[in-house]
Order: sequence, then C-alpha cells, then structure tokens
Amino acid sequence: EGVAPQDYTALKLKVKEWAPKAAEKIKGKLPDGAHVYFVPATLRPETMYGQTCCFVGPKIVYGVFKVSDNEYYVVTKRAAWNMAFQGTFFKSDKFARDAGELHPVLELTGAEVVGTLVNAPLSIHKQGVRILPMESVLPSKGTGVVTSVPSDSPDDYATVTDLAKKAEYYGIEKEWAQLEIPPIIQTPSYGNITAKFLVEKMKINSPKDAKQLAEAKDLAYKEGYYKGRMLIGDFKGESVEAAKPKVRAALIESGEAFEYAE
Ligand code: A2H
Repeated sequence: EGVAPQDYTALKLKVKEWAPKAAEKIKGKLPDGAHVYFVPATLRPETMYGQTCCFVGPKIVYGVFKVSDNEYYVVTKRAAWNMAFQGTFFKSDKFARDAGELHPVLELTGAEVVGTLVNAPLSIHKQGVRILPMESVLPSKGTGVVTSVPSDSPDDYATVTDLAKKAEYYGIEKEWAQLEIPPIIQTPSYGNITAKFLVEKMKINSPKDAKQLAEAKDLAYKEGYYKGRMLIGDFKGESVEAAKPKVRAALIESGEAFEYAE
C-alpha cells in the first residue's frame, strides 16, 4: 500500500436475484423490501459502461451491513469499518464514533454468492450481470468486491476468458462470463478494446500470469488515461482525463455511487 490515499468510487450494484446458497442463508434475516447492494471499489469510474460481471474472492468472508433503514451493503468487514468513519453509514458522526458496535446482519462467503444477479449502473447490460469468482481479489484492498470491465482491465479480461473456458470447474454457467464486451475507450496504440489487445499481444494465458498482467495493467492504464477518448455515454468524444471526474460526479449525484478512500 502506498502512502497517498486512494480515492475510489464505490459503486452500488443492486441485487436482483440471489444465488440459491445465499438465498437460503438470507431467508428471514432481512426485512421485506430491503435493497441489498454489492459495492465494488474502482479507480476507473469512466469505464463502468463496460461492466460485464462483478468479482468476489470465493474464500473471502463478506458481511451484509445495514447502512440505512432499508439499505444493506455487501463488503468486507474491514471496508465497512472504514466506511463507518467516512459517514457512509446513516451519514452520522455519532455512528462513526460508535463503530466499535459495527456488526453485519449476516456473513456470506464469496463462493456462496457466485451466480447472484445484480444491476450494474451505466452498464450496457441492462438485464443485469452476475457475481463471479476471481482468485486474485485481495481481502485487504478496497471493499473485496471488484467490478469487471474486460475491455479496459487486463486482469478482468484474463479472468473472464478463464471462467468461460473452465465454467464447469468453477460451477458457473458459461454464458455468465461471456456477456458482450463493448468498446468504451479509443486509444491510439491499442485500439478500442485495450485489455484484449494487450492480453493477446503479450500472450497472457491465465489470470495467474501475475507479472505480465501487472505490466499490461500499467500500459493499459497510462494509454487509457493520457491518450484515450470516450466512445460511449454522456461524455462521448471527450478525453478520458476530462470524462473521469464527470462520470464519477454523475454517479454520486444520482445516488448510484459514493466516495470511498483508504
Ligand atoms: B479497477 P489499486 Cl477498467 N483486489 O476498476 C484486487 N483488485 C482490486 C481490489 C481487490 N480487493 N479492489 C479493487 N481492485 C481493482 C476497473 C478497472 C480497474 C479498470 C482498469 C484498471 C483497474 C474495473 N475492474 O485497476 O491497487 C479495481 O479494478 C488498475 C489500476 O488500489 C480497481 O480499479 O491501484 C483497482 O484494482 C484498484 O487498484
């Protein structure tokens, strides 16, 4: 972890339909009409149009935390603790001071929520996207939930490719990992699906090729940020550098995201 704080955008992905194992555990624990959200932390809010799924670590333990009268967030306890000090819960300083009392309504492992259908704000996939497993999700970073944008994140591209190849092994439906990957950002060097271009060019065959993926991630990030142009959304035609804070502000304004720092 670096010294400078990371300013993430925490996005609210509303649960539309729970995976069977999760549904069983949740039964009777939440009030009727409760809205439950998976909350990934991202550094690239301008790419959210291209979300095709959302990752959890299969072995990570998540809590379902009550944040207001009828809203609940699914995040790690560590992230909920941080949020309690950032005014996310009940928007109340008092609550932040009482954060020692922070308890989840229930706990779920990543494996138990795989297959859950969620609504991903801005995504072209309006019917929803699935919660899927990713081995490399770190419990110690962000919220432990990572939204997947395979067009612009090499890690995400390598993971969805692997999930589709070994769907049976992962216990998922192949189609869940194969939603259309729309072009979001045009770049001069890597085309309009930067992550796919780099993963193929660098012959990255698995999400476990950590060293090469780190290199690809670096190249993709720099090219996208400094030279990319938006191909979609309200800021189509603008540079990524200009669009990024505007997409973030719009998501926060609409109540679909909030600021999260660590
Ligand atoms: B980013 P930094 Cl399109 N474990 O969002 C592993 N990775 C995590 C994580 C965790 N617990 N929490 C967040 N992340 C990912 C979008 C994206 C991201 C794109 C391109 C690059 C990219 C869609 N996935 O990240 O270590 C999240 O993925 C590369 C910079 O705090 C988050 O942003 O710098 C990013 O890593 C945060 O990484």
